[in-house]
Amino acid sequence: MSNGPRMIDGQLVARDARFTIVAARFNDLIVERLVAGAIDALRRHGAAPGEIQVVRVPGAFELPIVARRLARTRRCDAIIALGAVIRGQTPHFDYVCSECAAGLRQVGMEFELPVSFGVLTCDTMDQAMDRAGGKAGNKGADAALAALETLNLLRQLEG
Ligand code: INI
Repeated sequence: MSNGPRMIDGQLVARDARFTIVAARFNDLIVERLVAGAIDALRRHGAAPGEIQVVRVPGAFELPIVARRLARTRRCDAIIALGAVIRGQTPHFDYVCSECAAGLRQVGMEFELPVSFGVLTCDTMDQAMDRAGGKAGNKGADAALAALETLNLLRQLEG
């Protein structure tokens, strides 16, 4: 028997869990790659196709309210929010990013549900492409795995 500390962490195993990907249609060239990355990551970790649903919203600003409805109706065990906000020439970018991030965090806290933040916030389209399956990986896949790990961790910590 080990005298070391008891380590608790969430496994990357998608078993008995329903996932909802909420994806913005704005910048869909990028977001569809994030969606594909998220689905691929979940499937590779054992999620059945029928346990994954994809819900589309107009833009990143609308992600929180739809995530909240999904959370409230308990139709899923984890939510993966995906979008791409790309800086323009006005402060619009800052409002969309901050409201989106704060809103998603609030949904997770209110319903104690993993809500992962797979929303790219980039200065340029090139930066977004790099993070949507390009040289910086696929942040949709990363967000899916973060949701999965958090879900399994919360399940371990239940009761
Ligand atoms: N929505 C995005 O998801 N990405 C963006 O880059 C973006 N820009 O640049 O404007 C964006 N705007 C739309 C916003 O999310 C809302 O849909 C809109 O303001 C209506 O509420």
